[in-house]
Amino acid sequence: MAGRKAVWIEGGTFLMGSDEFYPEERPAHRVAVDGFWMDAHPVTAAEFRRFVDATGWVTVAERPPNPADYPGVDPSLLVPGSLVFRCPPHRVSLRDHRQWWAYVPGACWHRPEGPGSSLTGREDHPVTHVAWEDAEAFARWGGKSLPTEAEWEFAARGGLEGMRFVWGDEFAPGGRMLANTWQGEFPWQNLAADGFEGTSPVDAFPPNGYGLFDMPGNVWEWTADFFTSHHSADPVKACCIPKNPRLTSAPRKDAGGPPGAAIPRRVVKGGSHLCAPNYCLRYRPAARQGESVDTSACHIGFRCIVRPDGAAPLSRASGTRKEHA
Ligand SMILES: [Ca+2]
Ligand SMILES: [Ca+2]
Ligand SMILES: [Cu+2]
Repeated sequence: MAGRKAVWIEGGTFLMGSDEFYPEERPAHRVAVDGFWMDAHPVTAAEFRRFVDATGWVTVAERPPNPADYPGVDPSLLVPGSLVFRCPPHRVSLRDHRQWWAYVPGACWHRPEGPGSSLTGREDHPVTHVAWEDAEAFARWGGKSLPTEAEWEFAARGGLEGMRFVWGDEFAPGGRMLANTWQGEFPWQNLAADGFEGTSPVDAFPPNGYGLFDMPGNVWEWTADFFTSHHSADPVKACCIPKNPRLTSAPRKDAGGPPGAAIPRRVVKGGSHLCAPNYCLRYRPAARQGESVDTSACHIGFRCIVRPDGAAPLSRASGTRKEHA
């Protein structure tokens, strides 16, 4: 991993979002971003270890949840842990994610499958089991920031305009897999035609047009923005294209509703090794999901950026921890 730190991303105006896939990506619209430096790959487990060694940071997944934050939840269930994917032995209903997600006590960034597991052989894989707060703390420690969604998507597109994937419109040109995704029928049949059942080394696949590795697939990546259920349409006048848009407070209409809905959600980008066409075709630059800020899981990581002088750091949000069903 030596010698590949950050890549200068010259800003520009681009077509953000897509009208082709899921509703939250619509509508495709024009956005402008200024230039910034971006980590060439997601933060690795080894890099995160250096941060923890230097700062003593305890990640959200390692902290006991405060019962006051989880009214109605049996306190005996409020133990430190994280979400681990477990491949069911047979076809299951795609409506019930408990068939493949397990809240595993003791699972965390250095014990990715829980007690007894370790990072051995995976130091150069992306760190996982990090909540938004952990990613933000790592970024600050290094004098960096988390990218906005617009910055992330502009960089992911690598100079290609309006393409489905970061390398073009075809998923596997010439039969070659260009990202770590899921082949086979999710969640029970992991064919691993791309060579990896779980996460992969951050340089296992070719970089995009800007020299950025692993933007699509491998792990979802936290961004600074709060989640909205769709994009805003283009302004009527070309003069008014949004520049460096960022959403720094949680939209009201996303609050309320089922358990966990009151916890703010931030945008994650790029899809993961668990994304499959039959369930979640999200290893694309336009793809986005809202993730509760207290969530950590085996398929979510992050990377950092550095804006040139004068760019204000993004605001901090306080989140509480939710119950993982
Ligand atoms: Ca794979
Ligand atoms: Ca990624
Ligand atoms: Cu997915």
